[in-house]
Formats: sequence, C-alpha cells, structure tokens
Amino acid sequence: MAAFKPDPKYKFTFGLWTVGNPGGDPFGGPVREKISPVEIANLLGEVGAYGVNFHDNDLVPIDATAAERDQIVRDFQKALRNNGLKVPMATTNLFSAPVFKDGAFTSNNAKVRAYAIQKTMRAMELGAEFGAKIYVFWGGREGVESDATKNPVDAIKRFREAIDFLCEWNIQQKFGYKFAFEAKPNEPRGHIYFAVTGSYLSLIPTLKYPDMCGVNPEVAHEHMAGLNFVHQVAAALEQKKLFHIDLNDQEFGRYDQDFRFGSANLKHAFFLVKLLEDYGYNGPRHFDSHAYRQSDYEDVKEFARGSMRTYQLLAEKAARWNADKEIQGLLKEINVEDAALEKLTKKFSAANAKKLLAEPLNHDELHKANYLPYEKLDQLTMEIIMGVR
Ligand code: GLT
Ligand code: MN
Ligand code: MN
Repeated sequence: MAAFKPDPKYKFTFGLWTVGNPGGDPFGGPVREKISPVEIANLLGEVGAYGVNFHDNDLVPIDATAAERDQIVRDFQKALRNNGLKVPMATTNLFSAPVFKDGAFTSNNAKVRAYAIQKTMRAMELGAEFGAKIYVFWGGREGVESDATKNPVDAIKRFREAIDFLCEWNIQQKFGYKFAFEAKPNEPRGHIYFAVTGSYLSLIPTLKYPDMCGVNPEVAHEHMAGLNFVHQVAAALEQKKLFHIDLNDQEFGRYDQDFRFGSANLKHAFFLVKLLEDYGYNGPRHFDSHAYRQSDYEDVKEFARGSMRTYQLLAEKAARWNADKEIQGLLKEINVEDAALEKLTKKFSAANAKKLLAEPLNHDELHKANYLPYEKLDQLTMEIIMGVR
C-alpha cells in the first residue's frame, strides 16, 4: 500500500484520540505505548492525512498550567506545519473526568453544568488558535442508567440552554465556528439523550441560533441503534445540516466497535460514499475509529492508510455505478414520469384536488404496469462493489 496517495480534496482527518488510541478496553489496559500529539502529527503526516482534530485534553492535560499549555500549543503548531496538517475541527472532553460522572450540560448539579460550559469556552479558544471552524459536541455522559435519576425534559432544556449560551460566546469572540452535534444511543451511559441524529435535527430548529448548528453523524453510533446510517445522513444533507461526519464501521448489535471504515459493512459504506459524493459534501471526512488491539504502530499506519484508501476506492466505484449504461437504463425504467399528474400533485389547490379525484387511477392496472427488476439492479451494484464490473 506504500504508493497510495490520499487526495486532499477529500479532506481526510483523524482525531488525536483515534490513531493515538493505545488499545485499552473495559477488560484490559493499553497494549500500545502512549505517543505524544507531536508523534501523532508525524504519523499522520507520513500517511498523507489532510488534518487532525482534537479534544482539549487530547492536547493539553486537564490540570496543565498556563505556561505548560502555551508550550504544548507551540510544539504542536510546529508539528502541524512540519507535516502540512490542518485542524478543521475541535471539541471538548466532557466525559473522562470524574466530575462528569452524571453528565455535563445535563448534570443535575448547576455547578457541574457551569463548569462544563466554562470548560467548553476555553476549549473553543484552544481550537480557534489552530484555525478550527467546526466544533463538535458529543454528549457521551449526557444520559442516565435509570430515569429515576434525571428528568428527561429538563435534560433537553439544560442542553439547549448550554448551546444557546455557547453560540453567543462564539459570536462575541468571533470564532466563526459551526456547531456539529453527534448522537449515540448508549455507551458509556445506559441511555444517552439525543440517541440518534434525527433527535438533533429536531432540536436544532428550537435553538436560538439554528443556522450555526448542524450534525456530526457517526456510522457506528447509528448502527448501534439498528438504523440505516445512509438514511440518517441523507436527512442531514437534505436539511443542509451535514457539517461534519465520523466515518468508521460497526457490526450491528454489538458494543461500540469503532472499526476501520468499510471493514464490516461494505455495501452500506458504498452507498454512504456514493451519497456524499453525489450530493457534493464538501466538509472533512473524519475517521473516528481505531486500529485493532493487536496492532503495533506500523499496523496503525496501515489502518489509517486503509481508511482513506477504502473511501477513495468506493468513490471510484460510485462513479463507475453512475456511468454504468445498464444501471442507468434500469433507473430510467423504474422511475416512471407523468408530467400531467406531477403538475397536479406538485402544489395543492382546490382545482388540482378536484382534478386529481377525477383521475381514473386503477390500482390493479398500476401494479401490473410497474416493472421493478430490483434483483437485477442490486446484483449489478454488488458486482461493481466486488470489482467484476
Ligand atoms: C469519543 C467518541 C466519539 C466522539 C468523540 C468526540 S470522542 O471517542 O466515541 O464518537 O466523536 O467527542
Ligand atoms: Mn464510536
Ligand atoms: Mn464519533
């Protein structure tokens, strides 16, 4: 894979916490030695990534002094320059410290809620120093194990209050961030609020600054909820709310696996890439995943290269699908047009309603005339994915 060149037009990014993941899990500690942010930047430079994203504490330890912070920032900026890396996105760690054991913005404790907002304000400053323009909110601890412990309606109100406050901070400080909310149904909490991307899409119009806010859907998270990720992304795209995306993979019905993009459900990955490319998604393609626990750092590089390469291969296959004469012919046949009827149903009017009611539409005739060779179309698609077409 050594000759592979990632194309910067795709804006492939990784988090410090992804390639730097030392391979710990709930049942065993780290298996890779921890490497520094500068070493991670060097690794990403070597594999040809476009950029790197971070949580405040991936870069600056939570208890660092101001002087330590500034030194870390300088060292990391130098490493980014050396490796030609950008920082398109930043975020806050509102889940690791014990203080967040019962949530951050939705904590039952007003002091903890204030601390979470304060921590985010500082983390936004940090991200802005690196030119980040997308700010992700993943509420990993915003949830419950038992609904006896927190009022779920209050949780929504508290979350909204925090975001409205931070939007004002964004405006006042002229950071120019777009906020991107990331849903997850569970893990680490028994139940996490805003369980799926659609939950955030319904929250956004109720915020004070809806134009500033969009979503950051993650493949694995929607698959954990048993959902079709492509449809969630389509909903976000259609509302012009896809501000960022977390690419990885996940077997359905399992724990949060964060596998390499395309490694578990290739067909879903194909339709996802096709959707993003067909609709001209222009944001970063962020890989929020990590290498297998068995890997060493050489293999972590293969993981990173493989993530980008799979995306590019699937983009090529999506273009092949779009150019395939037989597939396009089938699409033409199955999409039956009728200009006169479409004119009637496009916009309601009393006259159109009357005309529509008078149309002699017979269900049995419609059914018999409806030619849908979907097995054929799907098999042609599979043959493109399998590389024989
Ligand atoms: C954490 C989580 C991810 C989120 C990150 C952003 S942190 O690794 O599992 O899905 O995107 O906070
Ligand atoms: Mn995940
Ligand atoms: Mn994620």
